[in-house]
Amino acid sequence: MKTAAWMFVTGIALCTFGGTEHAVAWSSDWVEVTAANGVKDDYYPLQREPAKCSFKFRVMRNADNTIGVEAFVHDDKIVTDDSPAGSISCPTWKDDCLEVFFDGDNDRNPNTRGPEWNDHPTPCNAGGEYAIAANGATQSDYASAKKCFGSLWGGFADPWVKDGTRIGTHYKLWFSWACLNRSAPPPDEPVTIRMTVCIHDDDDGGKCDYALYWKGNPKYPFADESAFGEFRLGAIKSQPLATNQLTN
Ligand SMILES: [Ca+2]
Ligand SMILES: [Ca+2]
Ligand SMILES: [Ca+2]
Ligand SMILES: [Ca+2]
Repeated sequence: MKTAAWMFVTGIALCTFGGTEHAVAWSSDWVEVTAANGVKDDYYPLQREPAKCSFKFRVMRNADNTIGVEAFVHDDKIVTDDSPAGSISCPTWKDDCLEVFFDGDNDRNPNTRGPEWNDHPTPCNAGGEYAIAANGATQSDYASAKKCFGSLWGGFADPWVKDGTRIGTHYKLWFSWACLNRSAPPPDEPVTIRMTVCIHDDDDGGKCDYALYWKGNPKYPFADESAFGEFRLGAIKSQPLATNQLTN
């Protein structure tokens, strides 16, 4: 496990690990998710204009054999009233946030949450939900590795600025394989992971107003792994592609 070093710039926590950012060994293409091609969580009745709430993300395999997820989220109003900055166990789902879900054991569990959501309750013991709000607060309370931001996973939320105006949030996260409750695969072999990514949008305080998933069951997208998507992560080559730098 690498040690984490932290620095604070204008109130936003940036993280480096072992003094350097994770070097990217393999990256997927960027995936664009809008109201037109994504999955809206039916629980939230509002609809959003794509220009005001959409995102793109990519999934990476880092040279140190961790998983990387980077996302740019369009959001014209940033609200984090329920997520105290610095918290690692707060209701991020009530605020502007990015959520990453893993089906760590690839068993397509239709309900990782319990009888509250449907009649097939099986607790999530391999993966689950890892979320970060737009102010860097996190929660992994519904994951197999709970409250472990800063040790088993890490990253940051940073303002996404264009022409001097904030147009959303840039997220960059890394995850150890322990977050999926599985051993790290051999670095020279490709590996398939089942997962999905979503954003929550709160523009007026209080609870979230809208949630948009890459892949999911619109009824319980956070609990039904059977509707997740898949990424085939490439092998780690001897020469990493690039350092995982900030990009717009
Ligand atoms: Ca599973
Ligand atoms: Ca918002
Ligand atoms: Ca809120
Ligand atoms: Ca709200």
